[in-house]
Amino acid sequence: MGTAVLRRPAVGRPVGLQRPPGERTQILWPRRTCLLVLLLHKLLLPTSSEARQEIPARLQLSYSDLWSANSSAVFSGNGVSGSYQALLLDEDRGWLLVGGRDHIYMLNCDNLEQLAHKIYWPAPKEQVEHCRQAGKNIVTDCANHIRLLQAFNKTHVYVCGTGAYHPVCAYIDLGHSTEEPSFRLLSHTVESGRGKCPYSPLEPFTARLSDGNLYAGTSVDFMGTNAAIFRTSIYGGSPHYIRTEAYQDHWLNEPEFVGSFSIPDTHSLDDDKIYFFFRETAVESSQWDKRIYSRVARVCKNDIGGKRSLINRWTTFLKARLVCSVPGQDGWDTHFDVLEDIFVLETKDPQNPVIYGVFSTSSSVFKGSAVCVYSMASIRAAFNGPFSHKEGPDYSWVEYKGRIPYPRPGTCPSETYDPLHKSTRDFPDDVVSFMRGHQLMWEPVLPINRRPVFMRVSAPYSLQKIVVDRVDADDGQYDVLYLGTDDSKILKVISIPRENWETEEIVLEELTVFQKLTPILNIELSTKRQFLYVSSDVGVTRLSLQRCQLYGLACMDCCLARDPYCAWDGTACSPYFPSNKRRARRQDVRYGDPRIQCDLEDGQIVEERVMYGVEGNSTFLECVPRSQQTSAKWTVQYPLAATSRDLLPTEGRVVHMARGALIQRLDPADAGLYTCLAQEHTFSHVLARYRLVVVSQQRMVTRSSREPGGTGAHPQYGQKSYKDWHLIGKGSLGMDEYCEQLWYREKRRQQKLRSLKWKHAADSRKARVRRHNPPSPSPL
Ligand SMILES: *[C@@H]1O[C@H](CO)[C@@H](O)[C@H](O)[C@H]1NC(C)=O
Ligand SMILES: *[C@@H]1O[C@H](CO)[C@@H](O)[C@H](O)[C@H]1NC(C)=O
Ligand SMILES: CC(=O)N[C@H]1CO[C@H](CO)[C@@H](O)[C@@H]1O
Repeated sequence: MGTAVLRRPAVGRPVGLQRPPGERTQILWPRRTCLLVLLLHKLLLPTSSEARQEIPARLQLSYSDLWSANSSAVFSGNGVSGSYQALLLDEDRGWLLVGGRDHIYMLNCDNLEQLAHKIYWPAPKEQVEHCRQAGKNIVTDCANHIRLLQAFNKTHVYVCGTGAYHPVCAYIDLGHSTEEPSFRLLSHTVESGRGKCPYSPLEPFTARLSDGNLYAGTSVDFMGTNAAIFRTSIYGGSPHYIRTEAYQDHWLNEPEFVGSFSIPDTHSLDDDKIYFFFRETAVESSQWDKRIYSRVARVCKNDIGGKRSLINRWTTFLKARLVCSVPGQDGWDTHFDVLEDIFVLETKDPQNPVIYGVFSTSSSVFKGSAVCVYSMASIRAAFNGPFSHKEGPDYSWVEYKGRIPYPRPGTCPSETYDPLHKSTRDFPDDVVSFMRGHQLMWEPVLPINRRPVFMRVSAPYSLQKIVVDRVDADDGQYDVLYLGTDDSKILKVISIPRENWETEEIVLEELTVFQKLTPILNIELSTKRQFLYVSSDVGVTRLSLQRCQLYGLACMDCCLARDPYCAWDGTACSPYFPSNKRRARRQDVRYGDPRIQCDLEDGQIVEERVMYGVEGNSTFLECVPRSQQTSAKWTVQYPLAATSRDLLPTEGRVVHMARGALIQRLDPADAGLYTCLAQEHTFSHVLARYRLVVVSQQRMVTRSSREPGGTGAHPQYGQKSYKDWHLIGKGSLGMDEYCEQLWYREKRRQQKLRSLKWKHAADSRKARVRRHNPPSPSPL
């Protein structure tokens, strides 16, 4: 199918080069695949300026970790519903409405487990039977899947469900009381959901209620082939609607809708527009290569349809390609063409929100996800630019260079601006006929900085959903991205601007929010409560935006975390609220440098531990970095070379492992002071210190009765630990298994040693007395 890589521009290729459709597969596939693999190699190999390594999340929490950290709460509906696709958050009254299969729930935002109210709204029995007879699955398809929940006014919510492949909509009455909401489905308001809600529970879909009209991107047939952007008045009465033309590829071509938003264009209400985001089969890519492109489209809210050939059809519908790609060498870009989700981040300027999109690739060879950011200015620029044009069926798409009729197609009618064009029905004939053929703009919309702000190309998951929180930190404002994956994870990511349009991506957290691995279906953000509500097929989870206490107990740990929600308050890593400027708060999101933020004398003293190893045997020095982004480095100082510290070699007898260093076949000369340093960004600090004492074989075997000399070793310890070492040399264990065992044994041994040391100190006087009568060795 589509490839992830192409040379821009792909449009406007001469039609003569196309092959007849029958020939394509055998001839083109192998070469294209090979070329693609070659290209991917070229693209994915780090180039000098752009060594984009995918850094793991700093904090990774499993479902049970989250649970035990008291950081999440789950609503599962006792498993009777499932498929929780629709969420509606009422921040003011503290309600979360959840739409699932045959059910609508009203939950308390602060206490998800406590079910406040529910509505059971199944599809009628005859419709379920119809659906089953049409060959659909009775359990998964032939139910009333709630797909839409939108606030209609202060007391009513508009709800739509698939109704077992017969969509229906109705109102829910919430009543006036916050404490005692009524939460009733008004059965007398149940009406057809055609053009408002899809037939299928799985069809991608979007709808937005605005001024009593429902704008929806959905199909209106059982098979899902007749898809359009609709506007339906839901004030009852007339079933009047406007739509895009059916079965005309240049309007919409197998679209899959992702999002829709009402965004004002100017201060004039006449200019208000609804923007749709979707993906579709690209008409402008070549005919034999069925490629998916992402789009942004818009219509005027005051479009009432046109005259003649555009009666009940949009007269202001325009669309442009939304590009999310990584610039490569020689103009070869890596494209993420498949829009998965869109988030509109509101700013102080209502006309200029920031648009965040999550994309994946359509290629079967190259899998990856990316997040791109767009400004409204760049979207408007595309709509104000040239149109695409196709002369006839045998031509390809080119830039339209002819005369553009007046008023410019896509302009909303405005009586104050032009009294001759009060409404879209007043548009002249040349505008109407131009609009029938020119929906597509020539220029694509490019992301800010012309590249994604976040990318995952080698991850085992794909990104599906996005929500963004704009957070004020001590050193500026950060957009925190919450990305939902197809395997129950939420990634919490920030992107920090660097020189030359580069950005630094930091995955602060990777959280598994459901026990079962399942795609994240929806996310709602409550900035007021500082919670995220995440839904999937199995439930709804409430997640705190921060878990500062888990970053560590020292100022240094808190600072290195670089989480804009957290700061060191003098005693702990705790939530940061920019308003509390009274207290000295330590935070450095941009650089994460504790040397400036923290008084490093505190909590920096790492206890030196004594380790005993037997000559010829191995010893394991444990050192576990707190974060996955930390690399550990070892230095060693030998007693004879008292001043110099050497880097511990990384080969030969020394094996560096994730949890520490293994020194094999100990030599008496290995004795010394070993220091493990954690390196994060440019900052390094001591994690562990060991004084390694090597006990000679000789001494072990003869169990010397003499007190050991200057090394400080004690035969008693040697004998105790001897048991631990017999494991070594058993070649049957794999290295990992071996180290694992070794590590646990070592941990226990250390504990034992520590208690022994105390005992030893207490008993030292007696021991000196019994010097000539050593205690009999304990059994092995
Ligand atoms: C967990 O959170 C709840 C409510 O937020 C609180 O009442 C409870 O004390 C917390 N438990 C622990 C162990 O922190
Ligand atoms: C909200 O809309 C419903 C349905 O049209 C209507 O019955 C109700 O009176 C409205 N409530 C308010 C407060 O406007
Ligand atoms: C692998 C290895 O060298 N193991 C030795 C550990 O020490 C005991 C006692 O000295 C030896 O018997 C093992 O062979």
